Amino acid sequence: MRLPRRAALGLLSLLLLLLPAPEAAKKPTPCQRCRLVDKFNQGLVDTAKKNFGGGNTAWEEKTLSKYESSEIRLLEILEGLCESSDFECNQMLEAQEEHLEAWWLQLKNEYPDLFEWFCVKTLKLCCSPGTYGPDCLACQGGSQRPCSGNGHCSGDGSRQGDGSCRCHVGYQGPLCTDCMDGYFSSLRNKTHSVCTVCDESCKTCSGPTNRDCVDECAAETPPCSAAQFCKNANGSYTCEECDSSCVGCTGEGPENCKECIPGYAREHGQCADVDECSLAEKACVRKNENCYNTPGSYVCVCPDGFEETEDACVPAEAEATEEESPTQLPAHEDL
Ligand SMILES: [Ca+2]
Repeated sequence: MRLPRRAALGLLSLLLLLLPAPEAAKKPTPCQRCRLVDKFNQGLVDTAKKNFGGGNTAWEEKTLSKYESSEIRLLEILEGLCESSDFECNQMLEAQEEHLEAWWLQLKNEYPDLFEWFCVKTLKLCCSPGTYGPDCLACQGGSQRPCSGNGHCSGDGSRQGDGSCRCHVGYQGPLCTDCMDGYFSSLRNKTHSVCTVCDESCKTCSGPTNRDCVDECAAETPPCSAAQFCKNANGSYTCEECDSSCVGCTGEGPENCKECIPGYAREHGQCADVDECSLAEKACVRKNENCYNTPGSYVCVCPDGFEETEDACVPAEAEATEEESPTQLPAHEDL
């Protein structure tokens, strides 16, 4: 049976060379190519009852047991392994036929799982399910239930990938155990996590109906910063800045401050600038000085014709200022 296949292969190679390049992009991965073992297993099933007449005479028993592990049966299985047009399959079979033969004749009792022995252990083209990469390491979440059963493990069963999880819709997190926005956790225990979709009017929810929408603004941990307030909207919310006179607020404007910033005090229910200059206790205490109120503060200034000293505004001495000015000017120019 080797010769006809080889001839077919030669013809196929020639045909493949004539095919346009994009076809090459769809090339199966090495592990996928190894999946001809699936056909082999099918062949085992298909030939299981062959040569068995239905009776159970001693002759038939003997013939059957002989056929069961015979080279004839192997050849019959190998014949049906690849479509004649499947170049990849035929190429692989050509190269690995001896391995399959060795397994059939000597190893199948010790290693009953052909995929495991052939593709994983011998050719190292695949990994066992739930493992990935060159060394067949366990996927995130373990090889038994990668990604908690809620996602696909990168490279699962192949010698490729990084074992990380690509979660199914509705799930997130490294192990796909968390629910995405718009989904709520309807079941969660040590091994299983189930996320169910919210009513479409909710952004987030605690149950399946529109009465289960979560008011984000009422959450235990408010979603906005300390200098913002939360505005609930239908199925959503926004964070808006507090008034500039507030230290924290519950809503818009100076009337919703939690506390006032320094220099402001609550007046008629809202934070307003304190006029320090009109307080009973004088803000500017030096003799002769004027007080000017400013938003959030005040300034103390000597009137025109007065100059500052440590504890008072004193009438300026005309001579002294005239003497000082000329000596100071050159010094400034030097700068
Ligand atoms: Ca003020």
